[in-house]
Amino acid sequence: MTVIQWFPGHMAKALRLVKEKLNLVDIVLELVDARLPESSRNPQLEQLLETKPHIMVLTKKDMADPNVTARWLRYYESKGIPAVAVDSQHGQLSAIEKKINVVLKDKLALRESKGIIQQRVKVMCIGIPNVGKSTLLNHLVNKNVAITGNRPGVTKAQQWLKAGKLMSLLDTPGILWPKFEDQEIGKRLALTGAIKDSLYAKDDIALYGLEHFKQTNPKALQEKYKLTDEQMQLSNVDLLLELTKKMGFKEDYDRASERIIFDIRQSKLGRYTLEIPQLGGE
Ligand SMILES: Nc1nc2c(ncn2[C@@H]2O[C@H](COP(=O)(O)OP(=O)(O)O)[C@@H](O)[C@H]2O)c(=O)[nH]1
Ligand SMILES: [Mg+2]
Repeated sequence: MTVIQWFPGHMAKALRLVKEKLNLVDIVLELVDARLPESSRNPQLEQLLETKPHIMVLTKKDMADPNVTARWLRYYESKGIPAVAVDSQHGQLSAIEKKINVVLKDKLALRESKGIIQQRVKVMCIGIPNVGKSTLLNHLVNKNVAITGNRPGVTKAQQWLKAGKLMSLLDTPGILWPKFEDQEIGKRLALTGAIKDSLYAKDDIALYGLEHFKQTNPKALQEKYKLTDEQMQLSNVDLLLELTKKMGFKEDYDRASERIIFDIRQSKLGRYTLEIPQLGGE
């Protein structure tokens, strides 16, 4: 995965780059991970986007619990933020185009009334590392990467890529840092691989994962690791010790933790979403 250390200087620079590029586009696609939509948002982006039309794109929907994803979409729409869920690996151009048509309805109608129908909507993707920006971009622009022209940006010439009939996409997505606000958010980001592995204790994250599946999908946990009903009653720590033995790692809890984290990241315990929308907002 992309390894980025977010020192304050880096953060300021990333923010500045995004700000500069914002001026070049009509609309922003804010990418978040459908398994942890709020935790994978950048804490400053919402403020930055106050005056810019934007769409929340919940990526990796194929890995998230579909019912919870539907709730998240309703939640954002209820807050006035248009939202769509995608599997970036499979493009989903039309779903995004549909949303853009709704959000920019007035602007597009105005252009049409002025006879400007050829002009494409300029779009930029923004998100934290590993959320699926490059993957989505590649799929949206398809195989025949067509460069529609160079436009001078503030720092360097920007390349625009044609995506479908409607969009011109900035070739480089905006990268921002995730929320580091509290332990819980950090654990969600770590479990899904959004922050680099050396930033947390593996056993903490594995225990967090075990607890999540115990609460939300104990059957998947039991089946994956062939656990008895008695083992399912163990505390998380005792369960981790038991799993370490079962996996043949003797007392190497770190290795067992790594394996558990890997399994969860690879959806080996099925689809999951680590956070649900706050009820009041629904
Ligand atoms: N299952 C699934 N995997 C995805 C999706 N989008 C991205 N990925 C994977 O997530 C990882 C990070 O994606 P990448 O596009 O490099 O993220 P970026 O850092 O935001 O550019 C890669 O291993 C992708 O294959 C998605 O919608 N579904
Ligand atoms: Mg990338």
